[in-house]
Amino acid sequence: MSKPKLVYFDIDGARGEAARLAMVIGGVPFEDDRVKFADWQARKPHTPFGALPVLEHDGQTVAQSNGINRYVGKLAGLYPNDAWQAALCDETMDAVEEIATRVWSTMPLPAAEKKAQRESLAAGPLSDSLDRLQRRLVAQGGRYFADGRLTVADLKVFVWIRHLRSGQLDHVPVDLPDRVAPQLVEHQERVMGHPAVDAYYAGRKVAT
Ligand SMILES: N[C@@H](CCC(=O)N[C@@H](CS)C(=O)NCC(=O)O)C(=O)O
Repeated sequence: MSKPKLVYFDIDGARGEAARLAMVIGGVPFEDDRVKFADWQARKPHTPFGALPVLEHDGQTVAQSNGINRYVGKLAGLYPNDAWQAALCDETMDAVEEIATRVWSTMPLPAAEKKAQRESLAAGPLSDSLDRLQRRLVAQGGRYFADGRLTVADLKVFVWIRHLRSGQLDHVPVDLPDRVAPQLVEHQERVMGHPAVDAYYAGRKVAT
């Protein structure tokens, strides 16, 4: 079997990051093809849906971040075998994708509209989503979202909470997760403390 190639933008977050982390944690050798924004328009037509991430493996290509997370999660031993636990894992990843898509879709808006929409999302649907995600974590015992162990669901939430707390999103209060969902913050810090995750970011020399 050849090495999988993950194609994503040259950023240490967003939709490609959980798959990278899964392969790092699971010791799956992979090619990390980091696309520069300047090169994207030339590469875009060659992707299945005109977007990244894309995973190439054994001469085939697949798109859609959560599908990729499931696939690499299986390669890395970070996806549940049990059907119900797999459904819980999927639920978590889809819940993050749903709210992240709403927040990120404000990116191209004119400044005033972006500010209004982000403030409204932060006060309403984003806070609600954080609260509900926290409740689902607590319902599973408070440490992991599925299977009683680290799965790709935890990595998806980790990447999202880290992003929200990074200050990169103008008009979304940087302390929103701390105020609304402190147990998601604890979860993020716990995943960050995983030796493989810690070593990975230390090696990339990026703020965590
Ligand atoms: N539903 C897709 C969304 C993919 C997506 O919108 N990717 C963004 C980056 S996170 C992208 O490629 N943007 C550039 C473009 O659309 O031209 C997924 O989950 O993978």
